[in-house]
Amino acid sequence: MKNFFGKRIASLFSRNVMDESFFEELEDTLIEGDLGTQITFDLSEHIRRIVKKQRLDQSGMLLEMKALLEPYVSTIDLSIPKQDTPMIFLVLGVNGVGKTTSIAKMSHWYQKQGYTTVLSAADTFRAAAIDQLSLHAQRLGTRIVKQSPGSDPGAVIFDSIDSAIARKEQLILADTAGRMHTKEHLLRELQKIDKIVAAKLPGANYKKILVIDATTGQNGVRQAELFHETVGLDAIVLTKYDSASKGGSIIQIGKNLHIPIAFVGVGEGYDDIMPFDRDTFLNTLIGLE
Ligand SMILES: Nc1nc2c(ncn2[C@@H]2O[C@H](COP(=O)(O)OP(=O)(O)O)[C@@H](O)[C@H]2O)c(=O)[nH]1
Ligand SMILES: [Mg+2]
Repeated sequence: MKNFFGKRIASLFSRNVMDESFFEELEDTLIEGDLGTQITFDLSEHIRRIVKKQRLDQSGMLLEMKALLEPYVSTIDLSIPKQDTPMIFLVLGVNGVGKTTSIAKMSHWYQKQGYTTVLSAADTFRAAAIDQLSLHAQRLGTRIVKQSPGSDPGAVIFDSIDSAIARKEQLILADTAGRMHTKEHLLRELQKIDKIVAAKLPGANYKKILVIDATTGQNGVRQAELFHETVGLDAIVLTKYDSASKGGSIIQIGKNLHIPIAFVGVGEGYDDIMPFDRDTFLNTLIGLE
């Protein structure tokens, strides 16, 4: 995967002289890459100590950076047991991050593996959101549970679970609103939905997944904090990790909140999703070939 940010990091380490201006540029680059001040400081200090001690080549230096970042990033395997009780993925996140698209991609991903899915249109706040999900369901040849715009999202999810149990469907992918009249209103609504799901399905069958847009940087960190505080998250889907995105925010989220990453979205097509791989992600992030 090509990544402009990674290339910049790698090219910095190809320099012969690691003087103060090198470290300034390294720190600027890490900040621009959304790694945050604390991780930037830790990395810079770590590299300073190494430079004093020994002379490593470019890939040696990059491997040192990678080793320091590794503990902050983890993955979670969201494979589904073959069983009669459905799994539900409650997909959360602010508007525009790629929730609905990721639901369609995940549905496609699991359908390809032979699972039956059902889409739950619990973003009832905007009529367009229901239409968008309906279109995906039609294209993917899967079932959708929906009600009219403005209806109670908790009721839509309730119906989705009941009907999926009755039909022995294996995975419910529930869309949620990313915006409401107020932030408090949205968070309260999500807590209500959370209670409904938790009362109907065992914890092992229920995953709360936050979608984070890789291009949003520091905002993504705040979103993760807010949603994690509100409902407690099990996993993250990182979207838009294509083009010029940096993705360093995911390191901050991992360091502060310890939320693992399940999938990465790399485009707008149904196949543009893959399970998160820590090694590949870190290599891309810091430009290690
Ligand atoms: N390039 C790219 N675009 C994406 C990706 N995921 C979603 N999008 C686009 O982001 C926009 C918002 O997506 P949508 O699923 O409607 O976001 P939602 O408001 O969170 O449901 C759409 O134009 C999507 O095509 C991705 O992984 N890569
Ligand atoms: Mg949506």
